[in-house]
Amino acid sequence: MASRIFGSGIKRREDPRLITGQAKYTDDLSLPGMAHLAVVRSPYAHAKIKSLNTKKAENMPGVLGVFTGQQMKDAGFGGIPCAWVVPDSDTKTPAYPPIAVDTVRYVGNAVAIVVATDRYAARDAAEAVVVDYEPLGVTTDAYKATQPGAPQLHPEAHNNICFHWKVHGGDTDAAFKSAEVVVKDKIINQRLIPNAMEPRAALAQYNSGIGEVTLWVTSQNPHIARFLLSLDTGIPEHKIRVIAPEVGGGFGSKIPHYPEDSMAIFASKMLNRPVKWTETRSENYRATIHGRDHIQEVELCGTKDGKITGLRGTVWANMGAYLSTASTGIPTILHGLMLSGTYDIKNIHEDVYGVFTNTTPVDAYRGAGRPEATFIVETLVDKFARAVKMDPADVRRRNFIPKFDNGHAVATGLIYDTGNYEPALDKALQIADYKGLRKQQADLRKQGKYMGIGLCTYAEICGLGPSQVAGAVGFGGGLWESAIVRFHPSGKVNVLVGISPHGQGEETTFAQIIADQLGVPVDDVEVLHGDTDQTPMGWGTYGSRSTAVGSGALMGAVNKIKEKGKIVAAHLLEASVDDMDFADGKFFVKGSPDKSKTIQDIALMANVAWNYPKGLEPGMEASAFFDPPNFVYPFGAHIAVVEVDAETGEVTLKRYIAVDDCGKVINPMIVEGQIHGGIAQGVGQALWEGAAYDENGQLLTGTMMDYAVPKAEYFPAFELGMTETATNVNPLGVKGIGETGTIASTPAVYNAVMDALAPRGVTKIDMPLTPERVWRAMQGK
Ligand code: MCN
Repeated sequence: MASRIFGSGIKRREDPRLITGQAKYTDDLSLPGMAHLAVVRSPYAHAKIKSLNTKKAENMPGVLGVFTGQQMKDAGFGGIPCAWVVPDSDTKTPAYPPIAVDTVRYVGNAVAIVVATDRYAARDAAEAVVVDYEPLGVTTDAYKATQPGAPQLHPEAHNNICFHWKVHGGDTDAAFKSAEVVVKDKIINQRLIPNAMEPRAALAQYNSGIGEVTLWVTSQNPHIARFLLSLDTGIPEHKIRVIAPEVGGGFGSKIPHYPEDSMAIFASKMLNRPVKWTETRSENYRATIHGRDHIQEVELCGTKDGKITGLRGTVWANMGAYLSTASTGIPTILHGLMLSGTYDIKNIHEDVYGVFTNTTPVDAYRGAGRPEATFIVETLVDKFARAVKMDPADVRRRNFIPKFDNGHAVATGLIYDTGNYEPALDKALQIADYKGLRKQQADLRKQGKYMGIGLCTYAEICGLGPSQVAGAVGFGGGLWESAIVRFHPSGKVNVLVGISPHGQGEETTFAQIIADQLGVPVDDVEVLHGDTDQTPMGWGTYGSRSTAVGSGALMGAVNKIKEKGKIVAAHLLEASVDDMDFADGKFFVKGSPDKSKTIQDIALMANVAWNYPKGLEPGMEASAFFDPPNFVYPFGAHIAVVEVDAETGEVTLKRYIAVDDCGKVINPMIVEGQIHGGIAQGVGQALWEGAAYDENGQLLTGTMMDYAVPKAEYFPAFELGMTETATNVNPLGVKGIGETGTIASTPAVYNAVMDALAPRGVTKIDMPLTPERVWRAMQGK
């Protein structure tokens, strides 16, 4: 057999166009007669709109129209739907109008839109819209907002509580009552602001002649966008075409259906011309969703000899001012159910309160819920190790779920697919030379130097499906995928998929799967995605699901192609179909490999159908759907080595070791790239990033000058290793890898800093671990 393309680190075929400026993003598109939209945004975090005067703006040069929330409402735009309402949580879903009608609830909330012949005229006129506000009380902190007397955002959400959800397994009260050791923490998992390279954009072209709209939009999931737009705009789903052209990163922030998408459609409809909106970077900070923002009171208990017996806590999850698309599922299903981590913890309980505040809506940001869970487990495990005087590696080993290859039920109710945690930890310790590091640490301590070693062993839930579970947990869509494999007469192949990658590289890895399975050159395969009129239905790229779920659909189509190919080949070779076999791109008679036809021969004959089996449909094209029987649960062990400057408190990341297991690897280079990016984002949360609001709800970190996005120079070369534990929930045994680095690295780095500062008696610092915070902690301030 030829050497396999599956598993080889071929270069990403997406990159030449991306790095030579030839990729077309939404903002690159221009249509005849296109107008530009600018949004007038509230400078107040909470206020009544007393009056709104658009006269001056309307008369400015180039202005084609100024519109308000009321006008949008009158035109039948129903508002932004929340697409994930978790059952048994009494969730309140207040109206979320794309443009505020009478009240603004966060800085950046839209109050009007201006459309003009060019973007500068639109922005100038937006500044001329006069809004008279009556300021209201402001609340930004998820805990304080629930307390009596806090300003109220929505009448239906008493004490600003959006939902109360619980996860419960075993008997936590009994476990804590009988525990020998209890460790506790109050964790602020701070708010983060996604910084995709490309800000959001939307270009709408409404055709009143046929009542159809095309929306080019920065979306991770164009089919979901189409579905939600149909609910919001009232335009039937089959009359909406959503195209996600090149999308310059999303990290979760381009999952939601956003107000601006509807505004562009509305304006295009009103003015009967194409309308484009492109976000500025400062709008991105205020108007694109934020991530994380939990206050977590948590505790873990166990025995003196290091066995963990229980974990419980209460979480206040900040939802922001309105419920964004997937918002309520993140602090609940994707967070609470993952509190067992890699450990066999029999008793788990958590109460989660979703809370409305006068802040930008919060939704999925890389890891989405799982970093918040992993941080709890992994930092408490370190505290526990310290309390029972065990090495953090040994405590982890003592509590790991033993190897399993056909499902393991954890206390939260999930059934992990496959896992083998100890080898990943062993490998990470070996790459790090853990013993050597501990010795080096002891030597440095004698010299007054603060070196720290931090561990994190994680398991995460991803590969989001199956759809039945999606329905059961209140997700408003399905979670299956579909694919079409289409052979052209020349033997070249187009693969059309429902997933919508935006940086992850499936144009390469999916081509590898097809080339591997069908024996065609990888350069003969082109993967198409991101256009609801051209690609089959799919539920999008997020939750590291594209490969685990999408590859199942590819395999379904591949098998149909092979079956059909055998029939055509048998006919041409005058053999029985039962005698046909397929390998390395050839159909051949079993036992007579020279009696064969290439898959390209068969593709030609199926397409021209000159000499063809009676009754067989012509064409060489197959479509398949795949709904996995379970999620996938990748895992791994990460180790961070840091040095803390005794004088300044500055933390330097000296080494970073990551051993991950995402099952069978399609493209090791792409997988490593995903791990690199993920680690950078997770370390960013530990050390530098954090959104800050003042008491008036003003975003203090509203620009890249104030919000510390990590830079490449802050990082050492990462030292990576893999173990391979195939999943049994999809045909290729692949798990997801897109978020593992982010999930694991925040606690690894945090634990390393706490380890470094242990001799100074420091046990806690809130993230991000900026020099000032670390220095203060070292001074006991
Ligand atoms: N892969 C592989 N072998 C595996 C698993 C994955 O070769 N066993 C490859 C895949 O085929 C794909 C890449 O690794 O090329 C990531 O695949 P997967 O884990 O399936 O994740 P998704 O494609 O579903 O991407 C989503 C994930 C998420 S949730 C966020 S957030 C994120 C991330 O991917 N956002 C990203 N990585 C990103 N990378 C870029 N450049 N930009 C973003 O916005």
